[in-house]
Amino acid sequence: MATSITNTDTGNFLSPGMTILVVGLGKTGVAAVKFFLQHGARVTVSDSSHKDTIAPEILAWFEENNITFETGGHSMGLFTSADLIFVSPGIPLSIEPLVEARRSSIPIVGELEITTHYLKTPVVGITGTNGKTTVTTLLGDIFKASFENVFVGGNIGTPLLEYVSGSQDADIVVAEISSFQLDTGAEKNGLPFKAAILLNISPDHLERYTSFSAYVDSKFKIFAAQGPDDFAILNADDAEIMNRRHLWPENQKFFFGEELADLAGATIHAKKIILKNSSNSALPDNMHGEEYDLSKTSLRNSPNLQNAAAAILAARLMGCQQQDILKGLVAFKPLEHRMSLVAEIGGVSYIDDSKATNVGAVYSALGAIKQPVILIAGGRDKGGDYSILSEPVHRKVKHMLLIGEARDKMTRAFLAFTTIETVDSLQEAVFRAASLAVPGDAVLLSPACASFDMFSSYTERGTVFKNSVLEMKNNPAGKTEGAVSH
Ligand code: UMA
Repeated sequence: MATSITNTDTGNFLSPGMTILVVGLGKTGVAAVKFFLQHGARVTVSDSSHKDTIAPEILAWFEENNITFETGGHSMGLFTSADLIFVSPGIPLSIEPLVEARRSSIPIVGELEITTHYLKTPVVGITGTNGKTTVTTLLGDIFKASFENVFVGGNIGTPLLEYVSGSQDADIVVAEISSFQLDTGAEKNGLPFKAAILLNISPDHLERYTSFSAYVDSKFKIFAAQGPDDFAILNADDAEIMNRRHLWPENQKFFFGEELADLAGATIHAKKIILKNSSNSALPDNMHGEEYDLSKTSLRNSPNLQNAAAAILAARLMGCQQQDILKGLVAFKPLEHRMSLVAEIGGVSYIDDSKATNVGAVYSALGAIKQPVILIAGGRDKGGDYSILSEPVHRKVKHMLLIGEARDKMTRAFLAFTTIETVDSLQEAVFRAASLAVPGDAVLLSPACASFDMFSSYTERGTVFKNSVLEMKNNPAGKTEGAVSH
């Protein structure tokens, strides 16, 4: 029985014939099964969903490769008889079979602990509560102007294991990293990111973590396996990051933000990003004083100024030239469902911020908006503290329309701060908002919740919002019935 998972010197991390249980059969699970088969392992699979949810071609592939699989639950025996358990990021580590496997000292790993043994390309990792996908995409675009072959993946949608088992030979890998992916890493066993960015931290995923502090610890693990020559990039404007100096890494640290004080990095001033040294730390290659004017780009407003500052710093530290970075910044197209203006109808702006799945993102959205707001929020509660939004809601939100599972909890949280109505569907919320809005208002979808109670993803939620707005544009009469006032 082969159980060693630490034989990194020989690269012989996986022994042929070992039994590996892959838990979860989403994108990561499928990539993991493929990868482990390539390495001669005996693979079994466990997924809690019904068999009907597995695509027929995957079932056929399992049959061809003699892969044992169970669906509809996780049975203890499969877990405790494995040599190694691979968990997909969406699987809570607290499920009973995993707890029991840990008790039996069976190694439990995720994508990053596997990838680290097989990926020799330099990797830039990006984590944070909000802005990860934007920075990952932006950095990917910038790197494509500097390097011939770039792989962009991770939490953004393409597992790193797909890259590891594929034929692409990239010069650099840009990886969006979620806290879930960092959870399995036993500190030094993680991926040593050449540059690691921590964008910000605010309460999120508290349905999975025992406390906010546990979530913060997970985020800081992005630096855990870095060496002294690697770069750590941190947000100097984020109190949660700055107040936790004991978690800062030892390696070369650079910062971005409006308040850099005597820290080296990228400072934001009047829509420009300026690179600067501090009294005891210098950026390499005389970067001090370089300026990047974002005033004519789509990144000119907060929080994208912060996102751009982090990306510029990482790109420059990884060897990109200033002119290539500038090209990437100018060409960048903002991603959908992030403060995206859908339409202006009768002087009212309709803004899709469906990606705002936590309270921190809504706080940032309300901070960025100048007009009075009719806010559409709600969905699946993630354990966040809505009271953080009390002040901006009181100041900016004239009316709140709540949908989804969290609507009663959110009604209680905001009743003292604005007028609230609950509605049964997002489409109904849009029509009701239109009937309440006057010229100069903004109707903002910024839910502070996950979408999974009513939609397959935040993307689908944003698309329903967009389509409802566009439908209304063509049919200005709209609908208003069904709302319950509080
Ligand atoms: N499942 C179980 N047991 C459980 C729970 C789930 O077997 O107790 C099964 C489900 O039935 C399903 C599978 O696990 O078949 C899903 O696994 P998964 O959620 O890990 O799905 P993947 O498709 O592998 O997607 C994951 C990331 N998902 C999560 O972290 C929840 C994707 O991020 C990521 O794009 C993908 O890997 C590739 O890296 C999504 C996400 O929501 C976008 N991420 C969170 C976020 O951004 O906030 C962290």
